[in-house]
Amino acid sequence: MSRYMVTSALPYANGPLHLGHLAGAYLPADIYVRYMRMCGNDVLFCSGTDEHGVPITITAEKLGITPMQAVDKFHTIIAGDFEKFGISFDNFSRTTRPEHIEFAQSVFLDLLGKGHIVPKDMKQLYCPDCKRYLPDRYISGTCPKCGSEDARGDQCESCGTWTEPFELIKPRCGICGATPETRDTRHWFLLLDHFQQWLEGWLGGQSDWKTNVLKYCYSWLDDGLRERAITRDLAWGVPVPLEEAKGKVLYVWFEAVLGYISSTREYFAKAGKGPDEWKKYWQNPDTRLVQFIGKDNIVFHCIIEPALLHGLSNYTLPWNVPANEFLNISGQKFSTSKGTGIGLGDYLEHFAPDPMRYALAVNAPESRDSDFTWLEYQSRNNELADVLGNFINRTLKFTASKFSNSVPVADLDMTLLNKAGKAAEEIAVLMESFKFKKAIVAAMELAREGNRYFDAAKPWKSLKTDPEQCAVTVATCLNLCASLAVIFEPFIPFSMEKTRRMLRLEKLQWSDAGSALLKPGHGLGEAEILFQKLEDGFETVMNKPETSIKAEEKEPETLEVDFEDFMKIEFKVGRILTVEDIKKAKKLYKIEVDTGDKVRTVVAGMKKHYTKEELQGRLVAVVCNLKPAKLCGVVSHGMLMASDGGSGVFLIEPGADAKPGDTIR
Ligand code: B3M
Ligand code: ZN
Repeated sequence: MSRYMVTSALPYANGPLHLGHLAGAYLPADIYVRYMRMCGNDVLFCSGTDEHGVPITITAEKLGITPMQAVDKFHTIIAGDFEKFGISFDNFSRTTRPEHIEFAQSVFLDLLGKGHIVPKDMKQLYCPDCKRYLPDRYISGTCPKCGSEDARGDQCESCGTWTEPFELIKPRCGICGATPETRDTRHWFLLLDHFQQWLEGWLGGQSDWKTNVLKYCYSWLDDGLRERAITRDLAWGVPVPLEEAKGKVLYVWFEAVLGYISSTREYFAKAGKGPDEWKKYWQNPDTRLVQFIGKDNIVFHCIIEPALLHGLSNYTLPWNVPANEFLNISGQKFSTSKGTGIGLGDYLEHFAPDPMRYALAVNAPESRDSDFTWLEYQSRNNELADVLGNFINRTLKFTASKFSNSVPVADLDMTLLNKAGKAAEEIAVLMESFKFKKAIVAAMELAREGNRYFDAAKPWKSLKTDPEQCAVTVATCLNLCASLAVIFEPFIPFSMEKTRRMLRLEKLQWSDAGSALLKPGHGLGEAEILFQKLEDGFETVMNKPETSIKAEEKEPETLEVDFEDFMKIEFKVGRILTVEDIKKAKKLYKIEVDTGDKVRTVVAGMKKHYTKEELQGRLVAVVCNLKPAKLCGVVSHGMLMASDGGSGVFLIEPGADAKPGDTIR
């Protein structure tokens, strides 16, 4: 048994997360953690939201709320989406917690005392128009390295260089475009060069890390590490704990990487364990610290964080940092700030978590960028249904109908179960070397093997010709189902929990795969369908405008409308002729309404409030001249008027003698 401390990058609480985040740092970590727990290791999985830094203030400004309101809002959304996707954190914290703030401040003071942090008087860019010091990200200019004119003061997105504001040629204020002026200020610097030699040696010993990660690190070391300012003139952040530094805060990256430790400390505090329990994970050379991140965070986890931890001395250093590349969507970048991509919450409104976990695991950006498409998702979903779901379902259905739903008394065909055991061993090696893509493909291969076995054995025939052989087949297939429930558990935990329920099995250990878990006579539960196949066009339910950050709803002002404007709206009496469901739309009906002049198609969100029969033939009030709009693939030419309040939703009903086409005034 080993002890593992596993972390996933702290997402900025500046917007809901999308599939790109999930595929990069959260799903792989969760797969790993679930596997490691099943192997009986001591595993702790901590993360939280990163709630400081300029990305937060930018979002809050956009939404017209305070930074604290913004992080409260997005922390809740992010934590909720993770939970629904089954990301099994032991603790998911927040960097605005006082305990984190105190811890970050104590680290700053510790490193200051050890001489790794020093103050320096420096010049900083100040925008005379905006009357503020400009954070690095708020400065634009020409990149000194590649010449791109859109480099920011912290990074050039064209060539990826970590820039410093003063290195930019022709700097501009990123907010108003004015030319900033230079002012004197004092900041504290982390002397990264103190750690160059140590880092070279330490990284030199990590030859089993991913090559893409090591390549990044070496390009940094080859450039030579330089001192970096770790304080900022900003109002939002962890205050620098020095009297002379009033109004200054710690640079977000300096404190965010400490968030893993403070999240662990919070976990033990909440559990009521001793105050030093967290040290078993963070101050212990035998603990394996595994940090899952996206490639854009490599420098912070492989250079800055180890430097801090080494500088503090006694801290556990990363054992591996299996950084992923990026997941794109149909060839484009996912981006919270640009509002592109598929939001986790939007997805979960329509679909179950497991098919996405499977699709993203098979298509993970492990060693190069990968691309998400709905077509690929559909084929992965259907693969789950056709291969794994089908094998489990046919086995259970057959057992229910022919063996009174209990495991037949028979010897097992160990050739098949040994294959399961061997697959579990091979998959274990892949899991432990962070090759989850290959691991899941091997797992699905075992399910395919099960189907081949079932097809070849033809139990529906042998039932009559050789009932003993039939019992062997069924008992063997049932035990393979149990092995599959072990092997697939880290990837699709919700469906495997369901499978265990159907098999009446408790939680399983990894080493259970390949063994005879189901004894003769063991009674089974009711078989349920695990996965629904998706037909073409299923994704149209998602085709509403992408979730972008919308301004928080303001108190409604009473808006007065001119009489002429009101009269432009064409209200008419209509009679509902037909009502149909719309494929994959949970709330909508497609309704044909006779409005006197013609029969129009209206898409209305009435499914939750009225049955089709209740609507058929009903007189309704219709807005006829609303601009046509496409909803779930159907064009709507009008709207049905209804009241909507705490009491429910009720259609407005014209008097019984009114006729279709009558004007409503
Ligand atoms: N919040 C950046 C990001 O979301 C940052 C990660 C912090 S990990 C300590 O990519
Ligand atoms: Zn400005």
